[in-house]
Amino acid sequence: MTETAAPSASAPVSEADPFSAPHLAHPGPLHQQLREAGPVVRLSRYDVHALARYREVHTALVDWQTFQSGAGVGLADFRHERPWRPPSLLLEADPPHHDAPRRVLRDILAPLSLRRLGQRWQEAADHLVGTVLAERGTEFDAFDALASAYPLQVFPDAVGLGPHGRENLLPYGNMAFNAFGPRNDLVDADAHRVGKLSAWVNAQCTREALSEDGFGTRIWAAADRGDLTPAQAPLVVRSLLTAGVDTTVHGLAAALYAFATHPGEWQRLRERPELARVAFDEAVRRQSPVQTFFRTATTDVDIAGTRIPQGSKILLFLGSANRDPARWTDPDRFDLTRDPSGHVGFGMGIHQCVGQHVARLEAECLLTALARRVAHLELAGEPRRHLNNTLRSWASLPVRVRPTT
Ligand code: Z7Z
Repeated sequence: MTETAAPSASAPVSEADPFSAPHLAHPGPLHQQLREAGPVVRLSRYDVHALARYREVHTALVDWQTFQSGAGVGLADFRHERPWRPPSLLLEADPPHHDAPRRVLRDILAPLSLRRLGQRWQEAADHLVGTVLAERGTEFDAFDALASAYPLQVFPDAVGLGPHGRENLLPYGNMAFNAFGPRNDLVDADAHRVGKLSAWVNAQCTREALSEDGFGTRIWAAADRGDLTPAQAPLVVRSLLTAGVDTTVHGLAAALYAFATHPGEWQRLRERPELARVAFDEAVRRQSPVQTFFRTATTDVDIAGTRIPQGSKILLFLGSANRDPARWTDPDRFDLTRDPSGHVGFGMGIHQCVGQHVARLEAECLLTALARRVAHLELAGEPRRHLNNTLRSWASLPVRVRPTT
């Protein structure tokens, strides 16, 4: 994105609050309105600029020099406000500080490093699906029984967490993802347990708390090699625990919801289970479990003719970019024949989700297991949303299934 001296128009203004309950529950209409209003819109409510079109969101994501993360990727500006916890060394950092922690996690979570988990995770998924069908029958809540049960079973083990307190993981993530938004009632609702949840998570990040062969211990080994400082290691473990659970849970739920409402696509997956990965990415594109985050302008910057002043926060609507009709044909359709690559549901550029291969592996295992045992899948009631300032999340997803014979 270039700086220009040319006079620039001021952006159209919207008074909408994207973090209000109605817009969080049904973001589509606001997204369309913002995309149609222009490439840049000013949100008067928060005094920030917003990008809702694919082209501008993508451009901002790949230009980390102009759109920094170090001032926080939430509404709060870390240059003036004290963050609720010590900033993430990956997410809330820019090069060069960002790079060493990123390299360490990139190697630990690389597809090749995950290969040895594949077989165990597939067995776990087959076992879980078998148990759910045997114990719960043909109608159950797919959010509890599958989308949250599966990651909570395999991921904490892979990190190397002990058996106690795992029920804190989802509430901690819910709190962290709410904290990127404004200080609204969603944030206040968790205020009383910030201390307790943070204390538990921080205690899991020490070398002693982690089992010998997990991701966590490999992070500490990187510190022993000198690739990280000993002070950085626990914060990198904390990143896994913050960003690795809720995101995959709601991503899996997005995929299950999409299939429960698109029986033809379920048949396609049953015929070609190797589509599981692309199906997950298509569900992530269409639902965008991570809806939004912010960047901060490091300089006065011109976006499509609008001047954004240095230091302003810029809200990126990933979920809107992923359904921008200028980029996607028939964007609201869940379509396994589409190529969803290029979606920004995992971000883009140097901060693009470092755990995406973990998420895809979880999805592949769970969807494959389900496709082996379930011939038909449909909603058995109205799914309920759980509101979060950042995540498009669920409270329940009642389904009815017809097992294979
Ligand atoms: O490092 C971290 O603690 C961390 C927390 C949240 C990393 C990433 C995220 C995140 C992921 C934030 C997706 C927004 C969207």
